[in-house]
Amino acid sequence: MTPPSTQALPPGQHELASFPRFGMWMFARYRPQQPAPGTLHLRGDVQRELTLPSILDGLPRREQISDFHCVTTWSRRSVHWGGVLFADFYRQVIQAQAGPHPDTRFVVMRGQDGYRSCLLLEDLLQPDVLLADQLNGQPLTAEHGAPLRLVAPAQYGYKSVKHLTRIELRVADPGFRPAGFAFMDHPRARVALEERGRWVPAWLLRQLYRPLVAPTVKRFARDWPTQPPS
Ligand SMILES: Nc1nc2c(c(=O)[nH]1)N[C@H]1C(S)=C(S)[C@@H](COP(=O)(O)O)O[C@H]1N2
Ligand SMILES: [Mo]
Repeated sequence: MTPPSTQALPPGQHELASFPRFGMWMFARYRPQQPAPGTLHLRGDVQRELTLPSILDGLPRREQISDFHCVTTWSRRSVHWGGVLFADFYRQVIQAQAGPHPDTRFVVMRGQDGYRSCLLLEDLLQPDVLLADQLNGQPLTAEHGAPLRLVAPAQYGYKSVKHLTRIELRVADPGFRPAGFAFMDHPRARVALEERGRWVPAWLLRQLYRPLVAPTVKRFARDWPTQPPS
């Protein structure tokens, strides 16, 4: 397992003392319907589309401690995840069973709540990108993305889709439309390069987003139903 981070935070980030439930406001009230392990649908430029009932079975398990950086400027250090490497899933399941196009470059991921993000396959194949079903040694809670979520620590948190249910592989740019405004979505969203969004400079996005952190944390805590909807 990788040791806890002792590095300085990336530019424009500040540390939070807890790991809040967070996201886009329109998804605040959502609670996942699918129990673990969840069904994953693989679609797009593949020879065979797949519907996978429990995708982590048979893959080598990984534990990882990594920092989590939200684009709105908060960071949570040393988050302990468990799951499988996306790269292992890609090679041992997708390549073995689905026959992806060899020129695949883009991957669109969707959550059960309708949230979505688009990543470069190249970024997903890095050795710290997980499909996680555990947090702090326990099964992943609904709050943090059960039954399964992406964890891409080098990318801002908005790429790490919770309640993951669909993966779409694309050779050509899929013309991805994010759940929010287009300026909020950078194609790579690398934290180290402060790729917060596009067209709007990072320093301005910091200032736009910072005042939203506290109200969003509050809202995501308040709108979280204690009972699943009947
Ligand atoms: N399904 C889904 N995934 C999502 C979001 C969301 O609203 N819905 N929000 C994203 C954002 S902006 C962040 S910062 C992280 C927050 O993850 P957390 O709730 O575990 O802190 O989830 C990301 N993945
Ligand atoms: Mo975020």
